[in-house]
Amino acid sequence: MNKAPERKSKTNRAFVLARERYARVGVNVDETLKALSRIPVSLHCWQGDDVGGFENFGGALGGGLVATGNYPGKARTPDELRADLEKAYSLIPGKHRLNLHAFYGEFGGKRVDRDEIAPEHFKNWIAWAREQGLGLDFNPTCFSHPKASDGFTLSHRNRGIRQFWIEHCRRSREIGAAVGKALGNPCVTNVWIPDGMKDTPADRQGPRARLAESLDAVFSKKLPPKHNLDAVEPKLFGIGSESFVVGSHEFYLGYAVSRQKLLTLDAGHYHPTEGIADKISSVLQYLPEILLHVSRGVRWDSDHVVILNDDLLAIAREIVANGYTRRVHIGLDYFDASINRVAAWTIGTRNLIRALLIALLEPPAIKAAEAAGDFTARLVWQEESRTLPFGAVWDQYCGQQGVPVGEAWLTEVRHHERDVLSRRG
Ligand code: RNT
Ligand code: ZN
Repeated sequence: MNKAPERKSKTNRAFVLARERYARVGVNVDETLKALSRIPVSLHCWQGDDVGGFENFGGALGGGLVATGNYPGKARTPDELRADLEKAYSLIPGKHRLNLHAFYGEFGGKRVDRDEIAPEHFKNWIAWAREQGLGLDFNPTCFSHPKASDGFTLSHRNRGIRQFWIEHCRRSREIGAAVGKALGNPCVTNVWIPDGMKDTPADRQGPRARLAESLDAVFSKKLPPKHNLDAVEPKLFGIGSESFVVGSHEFYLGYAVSRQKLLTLDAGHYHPTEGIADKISSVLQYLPEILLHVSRGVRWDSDHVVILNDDLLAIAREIVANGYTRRVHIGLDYFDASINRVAAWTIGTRNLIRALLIALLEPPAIKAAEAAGDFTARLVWQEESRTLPFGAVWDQYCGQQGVPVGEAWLTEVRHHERDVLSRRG
């Protein structure tokens, strides 16, 4: 039932009409689709196994991260995770990236602690990425570990524990650089730590001073930016760190600007009504590049599957309308264990790409009206453009890129579920 060859060649009638409609509002659809195909999205490996990782001593998920649900068939080995990722990539139009966490290394049954990881533990991932034509991004894993069990890592009051995590993060950067070198494009290595407190701290200053010092130690070795780019990720609160997070937004904004690191804006890391779209052009006044963790907060959770809502459209619009597609590295970050995990990746990534498409199809009249001071016309164009026929353009793009059109991809996920996932114990 795979309809790929047929899909590829057809130009559907709805698309022809849509292209004409867009031409009338000054948008060249063919150019738009070319531009869209050049924007990579970094899929987060951790949706595939509920942020479990492949260490041989790990333990439960920690650091305030919680994956709820028990949908059957989660990946238990690197090969299973890669098989699931291949299925997801085959349903997502365009060429993309994979975002790996350190505890997804392949340690050959040995106990390799976090301060011992090295590029060799990722050689299969690198070989696979090269074969699949994917870029790779990386993250130190500063959670789900006995030395993070009291909720502190790089800002810990104990020097030895700080040193352990500094070493882990240093090694992660080296792995990032090795990956970037091997694949010929920069790896973004993103540092997120869970450090914080459930209840009101007596000392907010000490942990922050220690964190700044630890980060400087982590970043003390210069690595070529063509291989590795460093990013730091703030958060407002987490489960178990409701009252205090050491690496808050202001902390990392100051850190990133003063050290010229990438700042990571995670859509789920702010107050419930606070979006990240408006932050993009603010922080890019002072930073050359940033990383996004596109996610969706729902009440206490910051990691629901990304849907095509106003927040997502606003993020995509800010990237595209400001010409930031090269300065904003786009990653995803969510984990839902209550639905098919391959579908979760596919839903979120297709939505992100769809939002970028809608942004690329924005009629120039919106900006022109604003430049002319005509806010009435701006609002008219903004609202009328919501119902322009982007759906037909999206279908055409999927067909062109050789991936299923519309909900047809679910059938392929069901087959994967029947043939692969359901055979896992
Ligand atoms: C946690 C951060 C972080 C993690 C991943 C697993 O709140 O968003 O990015 O989700 O590193
Ligand atoms: Zn994140």
